[in-house]
Amino acid sequence: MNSFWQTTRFRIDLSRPQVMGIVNVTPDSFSDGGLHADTARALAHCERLVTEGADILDIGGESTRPGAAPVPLEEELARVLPVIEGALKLGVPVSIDTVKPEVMRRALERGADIVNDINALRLPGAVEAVAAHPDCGVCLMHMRGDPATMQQRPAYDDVVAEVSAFLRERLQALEGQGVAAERIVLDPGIGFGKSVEHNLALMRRQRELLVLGRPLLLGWSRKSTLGALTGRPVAERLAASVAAALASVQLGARIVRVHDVAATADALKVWGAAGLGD
Ligand code: HH2
Repeated sequence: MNSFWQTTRFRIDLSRPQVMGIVNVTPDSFSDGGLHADTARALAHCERLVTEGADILDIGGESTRPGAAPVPLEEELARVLPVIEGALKLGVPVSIDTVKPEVMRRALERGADIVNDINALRLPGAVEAVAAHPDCGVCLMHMRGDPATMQQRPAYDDVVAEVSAFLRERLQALEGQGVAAERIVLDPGIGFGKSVEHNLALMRRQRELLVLGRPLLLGWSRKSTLGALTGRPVAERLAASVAAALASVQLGARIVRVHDVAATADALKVWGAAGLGD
């Protein structure tokens, strides 16, 4: 069955899995902090990711790593808006990775295609910012707690059921405000208020989230659960990240959010040639 993700400028065909390339315009992101922290370097990174095969660019100005310091509104705007403006010229959908309604609004005004919110539009005004736009896409992600505290003993009775119930509630809240379902994708939020075991349960039982009826986006890239599985530091998690991306696609994800676009795109081409898709 073909599905689509409606966004501002593009109706993204999800019959082929989509690679969302990460652009962190931050000094402190967990795996690439400081590498693309000014506009020129961030834009050069955007161009490189598109050349490598990124289908979508995801631009963020605030690190969400456990314990990260919050970024003031003006600082976040100054980081991301110039990069979004440049990225919009590269011919692929551009996503803004933020929890702040004002950043969403300003990015959408500039023409951004997608709002990617690790907080699933729970800050006051966030649902309204998306609902006020006629057709932008949105990714709703599950997070337990907030980045400052989320890794302090996360506990669930049944992590998959609880993540699923949360995503269903957020999906309904957004649809209730008039946002068409075809604009929305869902993400279980690997590493956000979850232990290694919780993350692995979400991987093994990922198919259970498909009953929500919307495409799934998964972000395993370089995350600490991959470090726990392999014993490798963040800089050496390429193979593990590619394997996790392929596993998530095999289990039904249609979008993978990754740092290493070239390797992931190559792996997905081989996976597709093997006829393992739909
Ligand atoms: N993970 C991160 C940030 N944003 N968005 C979605 N939808 N899903 C994710 O899994 C996700 C996300 C964390 O990764 P990264 O951007 O590399 O790190 P940091 O938050 O430190 O900038």
